[in-house]
Amino acid sequence: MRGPTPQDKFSFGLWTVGWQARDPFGDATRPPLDPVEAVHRLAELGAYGVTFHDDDLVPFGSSDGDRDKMIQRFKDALEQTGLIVPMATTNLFTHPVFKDGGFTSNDRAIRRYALRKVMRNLDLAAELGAKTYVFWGGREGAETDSAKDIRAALSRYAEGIDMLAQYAIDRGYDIRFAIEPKPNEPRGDILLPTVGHAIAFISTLEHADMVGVNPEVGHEQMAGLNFVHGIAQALWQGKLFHIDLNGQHGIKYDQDLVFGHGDLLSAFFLVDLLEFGGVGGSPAYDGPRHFDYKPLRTDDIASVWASAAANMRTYLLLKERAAAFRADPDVQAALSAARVPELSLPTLAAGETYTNLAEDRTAFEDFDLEAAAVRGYHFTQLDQLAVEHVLGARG
Ligand code: GLT
Ligand code: MN
Ligand code: MN
Repeated sequence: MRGPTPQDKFSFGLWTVGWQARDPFGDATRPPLDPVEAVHRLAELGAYGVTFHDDDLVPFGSSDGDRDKMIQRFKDALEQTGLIVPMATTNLFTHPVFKDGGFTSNDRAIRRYALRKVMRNLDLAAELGAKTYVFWGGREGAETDSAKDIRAALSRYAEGIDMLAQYAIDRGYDIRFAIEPKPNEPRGDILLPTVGHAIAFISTLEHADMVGVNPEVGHEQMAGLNFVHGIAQALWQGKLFHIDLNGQHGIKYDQDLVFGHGDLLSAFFLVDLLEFGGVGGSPAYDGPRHFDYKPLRTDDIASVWASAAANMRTYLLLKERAAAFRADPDVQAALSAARVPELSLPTLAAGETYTNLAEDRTAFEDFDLEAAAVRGYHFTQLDQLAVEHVLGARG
């Protein structure tokens, strides 16, 4: 199989390969990684983009002079490698000041500080050409129901996003916002816990058109939800602005495994949807294929790069399998037998009204209820074909 190229639009967060593997129970198992080295390594591996939180690039509390130097080194590395910055985001979760949130902290002064922190990094994101700005509100939540007025918190969340959208518009930035849902961790319960909650929230915003979602595989699966369905709805609503690919084994802590190293069948159907789910089998999504994973804590630094490559290789393998699945005549026949294409036919004929429907005896009075109830859909055969394609057992 061919290796990844920039046309595949694979991108990685600095915080992924750069994760030192500190967890709540143990210290770092890997040394710090220079962002400049990350840029060079990712480019060598075939990625096209690198993403960052403000604090990944410039450690929190650096002087303005040091900040300028670090940004310049990063820009030089981008220029040398041709890597781009498709997305950037803000760290509103590590510093203790954000322990009760950024936009939704009960402390108003902290909310104002959080907005300023975002504005500063938005300027940098725009300067580096980022087209998407992600908002992951990991600390926007609570552990106790008495301590947070959730309706007020949602109002402050909306106020923050509205103000920042206005800021981006007034500055002429060619940037869209993407909210990343997560049900819990680090807070006991996080606001906007799922794709559905986020999309509903976005509909209330002043600049709803420039705000979409950045769903992450593991985050929906932590909530026991079907990620492919969540992505399909985001696409249907025109809200899939960005995506975080990784792996997760069901309902437990956020694993951030390599893409495909969790629910492999779901990963297959996800790639099939993204790459071939558009009109006439074209891609349904053309944004960055962004990996937000954490190399295992047991991995040494050499394995970090192997795991970065594994994400892209798995994606491309699944893309190859999905293409074969779609091209297989047996699959075409199974899709018809399962009546999958029939769902695309509107239930009413063109121009038909409920009056016409009420007059249509074949729809009710003469409808052969028994025959329709008995008829099978052959879904298992179709699913087995997918499993066999994933296993490489068919063409
Ligand atoms: C953090 C989180 C991710 C988010 C990142 C963006 S940071 O690592 O676990 O899911 O995408 O803030
Ligand atoms: Mn993520
Ligand atoms: Mn995660």
